[in-house]
Order: sequence, then C-alpha cells, then structure tokens
Amino acid sequence: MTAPGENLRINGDRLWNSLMEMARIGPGVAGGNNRQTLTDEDAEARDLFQSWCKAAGCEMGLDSMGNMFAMRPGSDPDALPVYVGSHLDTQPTGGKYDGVLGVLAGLEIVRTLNDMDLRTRHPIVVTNWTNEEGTRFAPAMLSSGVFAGVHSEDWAKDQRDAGGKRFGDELRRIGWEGEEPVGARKMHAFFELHIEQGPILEAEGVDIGVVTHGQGLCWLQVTVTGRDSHTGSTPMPMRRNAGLAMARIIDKVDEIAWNHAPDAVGAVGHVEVFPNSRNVIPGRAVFTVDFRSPDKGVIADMEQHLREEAQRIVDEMGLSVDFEQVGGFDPVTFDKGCVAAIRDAADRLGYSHRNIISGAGHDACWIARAAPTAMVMCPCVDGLSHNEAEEIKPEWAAAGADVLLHAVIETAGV
Ligand code: HGY
Ligand code: MN
Ligand code: MN
Ligand code: MN
Repeated sequence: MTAPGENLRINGDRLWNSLMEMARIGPGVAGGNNRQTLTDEDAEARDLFQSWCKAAGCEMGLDSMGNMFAMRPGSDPDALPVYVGSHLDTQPTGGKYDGVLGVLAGLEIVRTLNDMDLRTRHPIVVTNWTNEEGTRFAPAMLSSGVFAGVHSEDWAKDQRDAGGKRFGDELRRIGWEGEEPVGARKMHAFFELHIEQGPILEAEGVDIGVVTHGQGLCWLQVTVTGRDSHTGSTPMPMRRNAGLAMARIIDKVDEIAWNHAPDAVGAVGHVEVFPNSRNVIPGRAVFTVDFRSPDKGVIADMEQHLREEAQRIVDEMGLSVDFEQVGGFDPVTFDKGCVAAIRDAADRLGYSHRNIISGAGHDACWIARAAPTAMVMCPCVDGLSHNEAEEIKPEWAAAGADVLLHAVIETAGV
C-alpha cells in the first residue's frame, strides 16, 4: 500500500477552530467543560458534530446505544471501513480536549481528504462513542463496551445516575437512541487520537505517543455500615463511625498503590456518607476505589490486600464492609500492525515519538476486542486532565491529527 506523501497534512487552524467551537457547548465554571453524557449539552454537541459531518458529505449512522457513525465512502464499497474516533462526553469538571480531540481529528481527516479530493479504498467512519467517561453512569467506556460485546445492552441501559435516572430513558429523552443494533458493524481497523492525560510526553519534549498498551482498571464500590448516632451525646467508645472507617480504608488504598509502585496507581474519587448531616455520626459510607496497572496480577493483588485491610479495620471498629466491582477491564495490547502504521507515520512526518502505555482507559481499550486497534497520543500541559484547566498547544493537536491522518490513509489504502 503506498504511503501518503509527507507533505499531506491536516488543516490545523480548522481543527483548532472546531475544538474551540465545540468547547462552547456545556461550559464549565473554570474554563473547561461540563458536558456529561445524555444531558441536553451532550445532545447539543451531537447535533453540532452531525451537522459538520453532513456538511463534509458523510452518511450518518446511529446505533441503539447512541454511538454515532459518520461514513465517508471509499472506492471499494465491499471493503470494511477504517473507524476513527473517541468521545464527546466530558467529566463534570472536564477539559476541552479529552475525547473531543479524537472525534474532531477524525472529522478533520474527512475534511482534508475532501480538500485533496483523495478517495481511500476502504470507507472511513468517524465515531462518537456514548458515555466514555462513566462519571454520570458507571462504568466508563460503557457503549464501546456494549459494541465490543463486553456488556449486554439491557444491563447498560438499566444503569442509573445519582438521581436515579435510567441510562436508556435518558438516551431516548435526548432523542439519540438509534435503530441500528449495537455491535452489528464490522471494522477493518480502529484508530483513536487522545491527549496523554499524563506528564511524560511534555516532560520529554516528545511530539507523539505511540500507544502499545492500555493499563487495566478495577473499580470497587465499597459500602461500610456502622450506626447513625448523635455527634454530641454519643460517648466515643460507643460510636460506630462509618465515615471514620472509610477514611482509614482510603488511606490504605494509597498505601497499597505505593507498595505496588511503579506500575500501579490507586485512588478514591467518589465518596458519600449517610445521612451526611453535620451532627450525625455517619452510619453508612459508600465510595469507589480505582486501582490500575499494566499487570493484571498486580490489580488482583491490590484488590486482595484492600479487602483484607478493610475487613481488619471494620472488625476493630465493630462495623461491616461490602465490596462490589462496578467497572473494570484487563490490560490491553494494541494491534502491532496498527501501532506500526502510527510509528511509520510519525517517522515519515518527522515528529519525535516514543512508545507509551496509556494510563487512562479509552474506548479503544474495548474496541481492540472487536478489531485491530491502536492509539496516538499528544502531550497535554503539565500532564493535567479531568480538570477544567486541561490545556494543549495547537501544534500538538495538529501533529497528533497529522499522524492519525497518515496511519488511517495507510490502513485504508488510496
Ligand atoms: O477512567 C478513565 O480512564 C477514562 O477517562 N474514562
Ligand atoms: Mn477520554
Ligand atoms: Mn476522561
Ligand atoms: Mn478515557
């Protein structure tokens, strides 16, 4: 397959302008975005993305999980499409680039091919996966997971947000539930461009991350049960303080992750105490542990240690503890052919690059089960993400999209 000439580049200004226009939908309170999945803001972003895809001559598809597909026909209608995309939903205090860069870079590839009047052999399909973040409805990467056959559609649609709203009802309410059965599509390959969301590329002054693997993840929802009682009149020895037990267990999460360093991380980002009243000792605490590692055995070991430590803590305090796994996926190795296409593209374009393991989860981690898949990463400022201050430089976005363009063209053939 002939590689495209190194002069073929995307239009960086157009990509940047599209990112900035999309960022105006669901603004956060500190310069980032709050465009959570299946909200009116998500619907507005979908409308804008769809209007851009139609203007670029794409045929739109929508499956029963709300996954969006914008197809640019190829010269061989029988050839399986090359998919390229990511997600438009954001964290509640998210940035302007997490996910969005991957979707709009996919659109920029279509726009660039249109400019060049280049027809690839395989069709190209730009994709927006529903609910990658898993913040409103757990787990993360929900709809790419259903697409890849990891979750059932019925189970996924029964997931509920903190207010008790059901995923399936919200998808229908915003008018983005498609007729197409999820997972029916077959792919020749899938590529995803994503910001690194970590500090390595910027610190090393490297333009492109060639993602060879994605680390695995385990989300454990922990419920500690004690007894509500008065914060003033209950003697200290009589207290069964679920909030205190939670604090001690969270401290153990951090200690366990450090004990499994350097290839392990752990944190608790979601906590609730009940009844959450200033003068009531909490009788119940619910929180989610996020353990990650490129090594599946390390994740299992961290979980085992935590279960033992938590049981010891609640036994000492006269409380009880329950664990429920609410999310997780094994470490993933991306397709060597697709990874090589990304590395060759970076070389051809003269961008510095290094192999990297993705610390964050991505839709590509599930789609790798359905088709040959790989990821391109670009740096982000201070490695910061899942924070409204998330920032990248226009030239980083352009370099990542250039490499994506060349890897997609090389795979789709011209
Ligand atoms: O949790 C993750 O890694 C992703 O950002 N959803
Ligand atoms: Mn993301
Ligand atoms: Mn994210
Ligand atoms: Mn992600």
